[in-house]
Amino acid sequence: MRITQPSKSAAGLKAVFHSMRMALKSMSLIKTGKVLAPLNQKGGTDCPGCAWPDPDHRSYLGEFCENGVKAIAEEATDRSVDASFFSKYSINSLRNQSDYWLGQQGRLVTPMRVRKGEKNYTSISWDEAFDLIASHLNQRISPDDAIFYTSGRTSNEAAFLYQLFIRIFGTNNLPDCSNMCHESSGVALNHTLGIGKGTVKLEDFYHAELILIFGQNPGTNHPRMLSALEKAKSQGAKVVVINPLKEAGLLKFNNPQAVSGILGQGTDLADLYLQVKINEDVALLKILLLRLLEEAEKSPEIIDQDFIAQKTEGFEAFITEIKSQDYHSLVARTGLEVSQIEALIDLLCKKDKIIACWAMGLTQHVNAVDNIQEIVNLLLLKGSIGKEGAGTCPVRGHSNVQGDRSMGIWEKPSKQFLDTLAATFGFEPPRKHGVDVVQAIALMHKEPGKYFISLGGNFLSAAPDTNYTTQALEQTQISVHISTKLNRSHLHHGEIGLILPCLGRTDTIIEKSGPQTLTVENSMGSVHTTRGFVKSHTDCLLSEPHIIAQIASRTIGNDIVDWHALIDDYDRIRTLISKAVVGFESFNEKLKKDGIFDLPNGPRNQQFTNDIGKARFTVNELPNYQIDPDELLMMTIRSHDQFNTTTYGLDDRYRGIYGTRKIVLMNKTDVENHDLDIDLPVTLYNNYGGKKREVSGLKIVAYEIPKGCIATYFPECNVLIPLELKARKSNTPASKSVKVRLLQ
Ligand SMILES: Nc1nc2c(c(=O)[nH]1)N[C@H]1C(S)=C(S)[C@@H](COP(=O)(O)OP(=O)(O)OC[C@H]3O[C@@H](n4cnc5c(=O)[nH]c(N)nc54)[C@H](O)[C@@H]3O)O[C@H]1N2
Ligand SMILES: Nc1nc2c(c(=O)[nH]1)N[C@H]1C(S)=C(S)[C@@H](COP(=O)(O)OP(=O)(O)OC[C@H]3O[C@@H](n4cnc5c(=O)[nH]c(N)nc54)[C@H](O)[C@@H]3O)O[C@H]1N2
Ligand SMILES: [Mo]
Repeated sequence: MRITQPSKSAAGLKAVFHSMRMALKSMSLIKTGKVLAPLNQKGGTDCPGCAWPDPDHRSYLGEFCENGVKAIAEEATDRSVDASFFSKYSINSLRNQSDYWLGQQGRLVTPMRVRKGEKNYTSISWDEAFDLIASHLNQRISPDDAIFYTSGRTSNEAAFLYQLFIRIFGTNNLPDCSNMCHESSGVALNHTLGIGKGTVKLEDFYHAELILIFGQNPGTNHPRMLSALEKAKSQGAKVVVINPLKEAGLLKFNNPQAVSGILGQGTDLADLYLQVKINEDVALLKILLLRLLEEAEKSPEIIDQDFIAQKTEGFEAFITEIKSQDYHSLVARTGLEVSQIEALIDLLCKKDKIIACWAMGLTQHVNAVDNIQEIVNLLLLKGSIGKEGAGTCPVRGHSNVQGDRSMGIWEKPSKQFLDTLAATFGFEPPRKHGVDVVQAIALMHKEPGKYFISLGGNFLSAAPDTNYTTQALEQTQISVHISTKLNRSHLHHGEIGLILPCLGRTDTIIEKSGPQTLTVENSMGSVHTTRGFVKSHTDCLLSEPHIIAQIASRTIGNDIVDWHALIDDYDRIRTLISKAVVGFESFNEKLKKDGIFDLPNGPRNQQFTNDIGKARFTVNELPNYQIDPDELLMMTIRSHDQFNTTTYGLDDRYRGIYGTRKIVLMNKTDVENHDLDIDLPVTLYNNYGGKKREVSGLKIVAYEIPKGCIATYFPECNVLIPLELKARKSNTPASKSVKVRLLQ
C-alpha cells in the first residue's frame, strides 16, 4: 500500500504504458493487436468501456483510451474458468476471494449448475440448462414472479429479443443497471423536455462557449471526452467544473496522440473549479439562477426572453420561487467562496452557447431529479438548448445502456411502445408497470421463491445494501446469470443457480448464415454496428441473442415469434426492430449504407415532446436533511482501475492511491476534529431505520475534499447504503449521499 500526492494531469505516455502493461498481462501480443486495431473504428468493435461517441475522423494511432484497453483485456483474456476450476474451488472458498481475484481467473467457458446444499458448481449441457429454466419459469403462479435484470453492455439485438420474450411471457419486471445510474436524468429530462436522453452531439462541443461539468470524472470514466474538451478549448470554450473532488482529468490533459501531450505540456482544462460540498448542487444552481435573474433586471439580454416566451412554460412560478431564496444562506451551504461563484455568474452572463454535462455525482442522491431539473432551468433561462453548441449532456456509463432503453428494456414502458409491440406481433403485452432494481430486491426479500434471470452485470455487487440483497438472491427459486466473467452474484444463488457463459464484444459470432454483426447506441443517440474479431475460447460459447432465443422458444414456444429463424441471421432481428421501434425504420438498409444513423430527438430542434409540448421550468426544493455533528456525508465512487464491479487492479493512480481499495478520502480538518490516528484503520457505520451497517479496516487518506464529506469506493462500501435511501421519483439508490459515523 502506498499513498502519494494526487496527479495534476491525466493521460500522456504513462497512460499508454499502463494500458499496454495491462493488455499484455492478459493476452498475447498478437491477440492484443488483433483486438485493439478495430476498436472504435468504423465497422469495428465498439469499446465495452463507456458510451462516449466516436468522432467522425478516427485517429489512425488508435481510437481508444487507457481504460478501454483495460476493458478489452479483461474480456479478451487468454485465461479461462472451466469445469475443473469449479471442482477445485468450492463456492464458499470463492466467496472469500476478492473481486479482483475472481476477475483475474479468466473467461467463463461452460454452463454450470449448483443446487442448494451442494458445495460446488458442476457442468451441465446447454440443452439441460435451457430446459431447466423453461420448466421453472413455466411453474410460476404469475408471470410477475419472474424478474429479468439487464446490464447495459447488452447489444440492441439481444435487448430487443429479451424484452419481447419477457413481455410475451407476461411481465414488465425488467429492472436494469440504468435504475442505479442515469434513471434520475431520464425522469428529469422526460418531464422537462420530453426525451430522457441528452440533446447535444459531439460537434456541439466544438461550437460551445461554456461547458459545465457537474459530478463527473471523465479522466477515468470517459477518457475520450478529454479530447473533445481539448478541442473545445482550442476553439475558445471555457470549462467550469463543479465537483467536491479535484479530479486530475479535469485539470490538465496530456493528449497521448499529440507531441505537446507526450512532452507533458498538455492542455489546461478547467478554467474554474468549484469544489462544492456533496449534494449542494441545487443550492449552487439556485444561486446562479437568482443572480442571473437579478442581472437580467439591469440587462435583459442576459437571458433569452424570446425563447422563454415562445418555447417554455412555468416561468412565473419558477421566478417566484428563486426570488424567495436567500443568497447568503445558499452560499454557506455550498461551502464555496463568493468570488468563485461570482466568476461563474460572470461567464454565464456573457455566454449563450452553454453545454451542461453530468454523471453520477448528480444522479445518485435523494434529490437527484431536482439536481437535473435545476440544470435544465439554467439552460432554459439562457435559451441554451436545441441550438448549435448548447444543450444537455448526461454522460452515459455502459456502452449500450441507452440502446437497451430504446429497445424496450424498461419496467415502465410507454403506452405507445407497447401498442406498437402489440400491433407488430399480435399479442397483448402486460400493461402493469414492473419492478425496478430497488423494488426487485424488496420483492425477492419479502417473497421467497422468485425466479431471477440476469442478462449480464453483477446485480449483487452493483446494488445497495449488500447483505440484504444477498439474502434476497439466496431466497430465489432459481438464479440464472448470462455472463462473460465470474462475479460475486454467482456465489449467492437460489435453490438452483445457473451460470450461462456467453460471447462478448471482442468475439466473433458465427450463426447459420455466417458471421454476425450487432448494434449499439452511444450516449448521443447514434446507432452503429459492432463486431468481434477473435475466435472464442471454446466452441461451446453462445451469443446473448442465441441464449435468449433458446430460453424463449422452450418457455413460450414459437407461435408468436420463430426464435430459431431469427438467430440464424441477425438481420432478421433488425427487420423486426425496424417494424416495432420508432426511429429504427429501414434499420438494415441504413446500416448497410452508412454504418451509423441518428435517432429522432425533438428537443435537439426545440421540439419539446413532453405532455405539454413546451420546455418546462420547474420548482425544486432544497435538499432537506439533517447531518449530526459527528456524522459525515459519504459518496461511493470508482477508482481508476475498475469498471463498475470489475476491478482491473488495486491502484487509483490519479488520486495517488496504490495497492489498496479499502480507503476513505477525508479532509485533514475532519481527521483532526474526529481525533483520528491516520495510521490506524477506521470503521464506518450508520444506523438508518434502526439497523446497524458497517465496514471496517479502512485506511484514512487525508485528501482535498470539502469538510464534512468523505469518499469511498463502490462496491466495497455498498454495505452501508440502505435500500430505502433512494432518489425521489427515480428510485435510484442515493449512493453518493450516505450518512456515516466513524469509529477507531
Ligand atoms: N473506466 C471506467 N469507465 C467507466 C466506468 C467505470 O467504472 N470505469 N463506469 C461506467 C458507468 S456505468 C458510469 S455510470 C460512468 C460513471 O462515471 P462517473 O459519474 O464519472 O463516476 P463516479 O466515479 O461515480 O464519479 C462521480 C463523480 O461525481 C463527483 N461527485 C460525487 N458527489 C457529488 C455531488 O454531490 N455533486 C457533484 N457536483 N459531484 C459529485 C465525484 O467526486 C466524482 O468525480 O462511467 C462509465 N465508464
Ligand atoms: N455504491 C455505488 N453503487 C453503484 C454505483 C455507484 O456509483 N456507487 N454505480 C451504479 C451504476 S452507474 C451502474 S451502471 C451499476 C452497474 O451494474 P452492472 O451493470 O450490473 O455491473 P457491472 O460491474 O458493469 O457488471 C459486470 C459483469 O458483467 C458481465 N459482463 C461483462 N461483459 C458482458 C457481456 O458482454 N455480456 C454479458 N452477458 N455479461 C457481461 C461480467 O460477468 C461482469 O462480471 O452499478 C451501480 N452501483
Ligand atoms: Mo452506470
